[in-house]
Amino acid sequence: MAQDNLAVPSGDNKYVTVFNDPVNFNAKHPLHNSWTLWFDNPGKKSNANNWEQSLKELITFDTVEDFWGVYNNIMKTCDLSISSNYHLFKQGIKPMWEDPANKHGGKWSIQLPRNKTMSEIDNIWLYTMLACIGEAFEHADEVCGVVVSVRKAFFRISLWTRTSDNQDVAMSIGRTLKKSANIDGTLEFQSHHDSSKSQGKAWTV
Ligand code: MGP
Repeated sequence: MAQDNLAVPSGDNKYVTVFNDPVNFNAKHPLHNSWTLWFDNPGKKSNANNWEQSLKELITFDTVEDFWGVYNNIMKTCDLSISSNYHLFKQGIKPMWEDPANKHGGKWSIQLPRNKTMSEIDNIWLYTMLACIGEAFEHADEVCGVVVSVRKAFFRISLWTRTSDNQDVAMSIGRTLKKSANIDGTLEFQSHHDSSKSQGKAWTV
């Protein structure tokens, strides 16, 4: 039923909030960026040439409420099968080294042993995602996305950056991630160029 006092947002403002309709509002809080959730479980036959085929784009959201709608309706990390990965990346960036936004970048990562309680792992992943969508980083434009990987002996959390040559910027991101996600342990930074060749670590935090 049409209501005369129902506020319709105009122009660029596509969100009805309590500020323009205190009675009938259906508040949605826009995020600074749109984010896309991807899933993959490449299996044993995967290699760098066919790996992309197993990537599945699940959903894109751009509000706080839609983030929770997604989070509350997908499997928790702990319940995923071995070899699975969730990737949460800014819309338009594919979660692979070859994407133009990633190809000069790197990643902060930590392997969390399976002896941590499952809810601890789920919380670290949740707070890692919240730090990203909430733009908690001083150099937020440097952040491309985050990944959680389920492996036989551990879970790995990674944050992918756009560049990998500025130590101050990378360290700032690493420190913020560690604090925001309450990570107890050492995060290691490696450029994607080095990871694809299984070479050494650059920085730790
Ligand atoms: P991984 O899952 O990032 O490493 O990459 P992990 O967990 O150490 O390895 P796993 O064997 O325990 O799963 C595993 C493999 O996937 C890599 O060696 C590549 O063959 C392929 N791969 C992973 N990523 C992120 C990419 C990518 O961005 N591009 C391409 N081409 N291949 C990738």
